[in-house]
Amino acid sequence: MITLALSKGRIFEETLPLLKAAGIEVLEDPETSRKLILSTNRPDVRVVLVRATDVPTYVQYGGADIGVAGRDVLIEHGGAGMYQPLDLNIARCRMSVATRDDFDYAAAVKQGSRIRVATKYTEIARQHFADKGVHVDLIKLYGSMELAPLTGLADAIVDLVSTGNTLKANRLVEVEHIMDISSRLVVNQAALKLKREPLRQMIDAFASAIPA
Ligand code: PRT
Ligand code: MG
Repeated sequence: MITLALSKGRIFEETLPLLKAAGIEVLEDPETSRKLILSTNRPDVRVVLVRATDVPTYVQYGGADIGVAGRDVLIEHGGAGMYQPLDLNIARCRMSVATRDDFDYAAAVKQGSRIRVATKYTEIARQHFADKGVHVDLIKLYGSMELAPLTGLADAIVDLVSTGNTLKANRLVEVEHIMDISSRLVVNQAALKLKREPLRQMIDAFASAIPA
C-alpha cells in the first residue's frame, strides 16, 4: 500500500491531473466527503487529507510514503527524513514583503531602523532579512497577516501573494520579492527503499506530466 498525503484545496485540485497521468483516480471528493482517507481506483494507493503544514510531518515520520507540499511549508518545516525529487510547478505564488501604502520601506531600510515584521513564515523572513542585513523584530502570526500593518501591530508582513487582490483590498503594497513558490513532491526516505518500484513509477509518471 502506498499512502499519499495531500491538503484540501489548491494542492489537491492541482495534483489531480498529475495523479491521472500516473493512472490514479481519487474516488471521493474531499469538498463533499468528510472522510480523511480517500480510496483510489488502485487498490494499492490511498490518499490521506492533512493540513498543508502537516504534510512534511506525515512524510518525515512515515504516516505517508509520499506527499505534496509548498516550498514555503518545506522551508519552514526543514527537509530532514525526506527526499524532494520533483518540483511539480503547481500551486504557484510568490513570497513577498508588503507594507501599508503610506509606509516608506526603502527609507526605513536605508536608515537602518528596526522594522517590525509580522508573519507565519518566520524562518523564511529571518533568513531573508539576515541576508540583507536588515534588523527586524519578527512577530509570529497564524493567519490574516494583512491585518497587522493596518492595526499598528507591525510595519510590514511577509506573506504569499498570487493575484495581489488580497493586498490591494487591504491597501497594502508589495515592496520586496523574496522568492518564487511552487509545490514539490516529498518522499519518505525509508519508503523509497522498501517500496522502491511502485514509488519510482509514480515519481516518473508525475515527472512527465508536470505543467510548463
Ligand atoms: O488555508 P489553510 O489554513 O487550511 O492552510 P494553508 O493556507 O496552509 O493551505 P492552502 O491550501 O491555502 O495553501 C497550500 C499551499 O498553496 C501554500 O503552502 C502555498 O505553497 C500555495 N499557495 C499558492 C498559496 C497561494 N498560492 C495563496 N495565494 N497559499 C496561500 N495563498 C494565500 C495567501 O497567504 C494570501 O492570504 O492567498 C492570499 C493571497 O492571494 P491573492 O491571490 O489575493 O494574492
Ligand atoms: Mg490558506
